[in-house]
Amino acid sequence: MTEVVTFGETMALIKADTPGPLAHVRGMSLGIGGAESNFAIALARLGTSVTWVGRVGHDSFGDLVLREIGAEGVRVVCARDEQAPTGLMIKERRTDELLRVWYYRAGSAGSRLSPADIPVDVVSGSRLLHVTGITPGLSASAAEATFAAVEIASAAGVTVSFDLNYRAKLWGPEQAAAVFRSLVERADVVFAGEDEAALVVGAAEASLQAQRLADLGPAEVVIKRGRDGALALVDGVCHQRPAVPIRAVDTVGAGDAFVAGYVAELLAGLGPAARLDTAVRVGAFACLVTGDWEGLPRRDELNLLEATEPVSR
Ligand code: KDG
Repeated sequence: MTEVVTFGETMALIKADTPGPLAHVRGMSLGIGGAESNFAIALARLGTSVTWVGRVGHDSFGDLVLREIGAEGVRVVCARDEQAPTGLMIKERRTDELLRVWYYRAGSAGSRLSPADIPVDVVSGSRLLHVTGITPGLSASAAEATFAAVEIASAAGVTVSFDLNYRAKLWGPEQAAAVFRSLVERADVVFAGEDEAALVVGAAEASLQAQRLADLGPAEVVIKRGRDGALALVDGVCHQRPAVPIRAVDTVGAGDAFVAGYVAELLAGLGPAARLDTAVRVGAFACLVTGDWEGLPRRDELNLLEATEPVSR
C-alpha cells in the first residue's frame, strides 16, 4: 500500500548551463522534470510512501525518467509506449534573471495517458490522490484519465488533491478554466497560485480567492504566493505563513515542492500552521538549484535554511 498516488507526464529536461540564447549556449545538462514526479520525489524525501504513474516512450529518455524517479524511492507504475517518444523540456537561461521553458511534448508518450493507465487498486488503496491541471491540458485522453482517477479515488473515500498548475503553452485560459472548475468541485484540497485562482474565481485578494474556491466544494484551499508566502483556508479558518527569505536561482518546481511539503504534514496529522511551515521550506529548497527537484530536502534538512554557520562538520 502506498499512501499517495500521483500521475502525469515526466519529460527529459535539458538545461542550459550558462545564460544566453540557446543557439549560442554550448554546455547543457540532461535530467528530468514533471510536476507530478517533482511532487512525488519531494514526498519520498520527506518520508511519505508514494507512487508515480506515467507513460514514457520506448527510448533512452524513457529509461532516464524511470531510473531517476525510481532511484528516489518513488514506486513507479509506467507504461512504455512503442508509438510515441518521451517528451522533452528545455530550460533556456536567457538572462541571469529570466528563464524560458520550451516544450517538445505534442504527441508525446505522456500526452497519450488514458484511463486504462490508471491502476485502480493502487488509487483506491491509497490515502491521497494528487492531480495537476497540466495533465488534462495534454490531450483528451489524458483529461479523461484525470477525471477517471478522481472518480475512482472519490468512490473509495480517498482524499483528492488538485494543483491548478496552468501551462499557457498547452491550452488557452477559457478552456483550462472550465476544466479547472470541475476539478476544484471534485477535490478535497486545492492548491493555486493567485493568477491560476483568478482563472476560476477572478482576480481578488488571496483570502477572497480562497473563499470563492472553497465555495465550489473543497474543505481546504491553499493559495501559493511565491515570495509573499502562502495562505490556507481550512474548514473556514484562514492561516498565513510568510516565505522563507532565500536567494532563488530557479523557481521552476517550487510549487510542486510546496504542495508536497503541505501534503506530507496533512497526512502526518499536523495542523494547518505546521503544514504551511513545511510547505514554504520545501518550496524554498527547490529554488536554490537549477534543477526542478534535485535540491529538495530530506526531513532532517528542513532547518538548514536557518543555519547560522556557513560550514557544518
Ligand atoms: O512545476 C515544474 C514543472 O513545470 C516542470 O518540472 C515540468 O511538468 C512540467 C510542465 O509541464 O511544465
